[in-house]
Amino acid sequence: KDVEIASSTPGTRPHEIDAYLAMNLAPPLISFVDRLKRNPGTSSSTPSSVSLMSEIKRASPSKGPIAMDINPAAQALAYAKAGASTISVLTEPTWFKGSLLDMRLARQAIDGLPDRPAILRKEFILTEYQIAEARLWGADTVLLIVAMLEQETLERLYKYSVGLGMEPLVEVNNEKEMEVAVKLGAKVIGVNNRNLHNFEVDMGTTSRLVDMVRERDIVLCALSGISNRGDVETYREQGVRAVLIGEALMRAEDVSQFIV
Ligand code: IGP
Repeated sequence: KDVEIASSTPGTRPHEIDAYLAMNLAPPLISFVDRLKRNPGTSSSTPSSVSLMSEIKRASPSKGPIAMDINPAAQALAYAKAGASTISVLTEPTWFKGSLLDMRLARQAIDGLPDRPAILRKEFILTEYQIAEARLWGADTVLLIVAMLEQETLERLYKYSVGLGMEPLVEVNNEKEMEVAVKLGAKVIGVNNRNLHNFEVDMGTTSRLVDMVRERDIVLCALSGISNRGDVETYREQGVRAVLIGEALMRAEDVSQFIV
């Protein structure tokens, strides 16, 4: 099925990537959506829990270096043990100092665990190639940012990703972009509280958009600026089902404080 979809998609992917997929060399994946919907943690989880998407983030354009010397394997294991549903790994090298190797090391570290977290490739995705590459390097899914993509490209990349078994995290920043994501059929939508133009963070950005997805089978995730347990509790009360936390987790001594 992968091969059929890959070869029917016009694009820029080199043929080698299709060949690797055809040879089933890509590692097995788990369903991002299913994993998100399962409660984080183990015995202490309740149905109202907020799913934790924990990020490996060495640096960022707004903060500069955050944790340049971390060990992605150790970090991934700590996230998994705390009960994270997803591990987001920045692979962007210039501003975030990430790499595909970081992502592979994170995946390898958690691979044998029962009910392991899903791996998300956090990157500015513009082509099918990057999605196939993500799959081959051990990602279970990718990020698609509505603001960065023409409608036609967004649709094409969304379909391609779903065709490879990876329901993507679709990122929006306002009501108009949320409409686009809902129309696209996205099942996981993240609202970025950080404005990508001026880096300002407004935690209310997510809160204001909750009503647009409340009656739908969509996992709504708050992205950026979450710094403590109270923030997660506030989102839970508003009906937000997942949170993605980077910087605060890189600096945290105890990851499990964010499990709510
Ligand atoms: C994490 P924070 O404030 O918890 O470190 O933010 C995450 O939301 C942020 O890394 C992010 C991002 C992105 C990074 C959201 N969307 C797009 C790169 C590209």
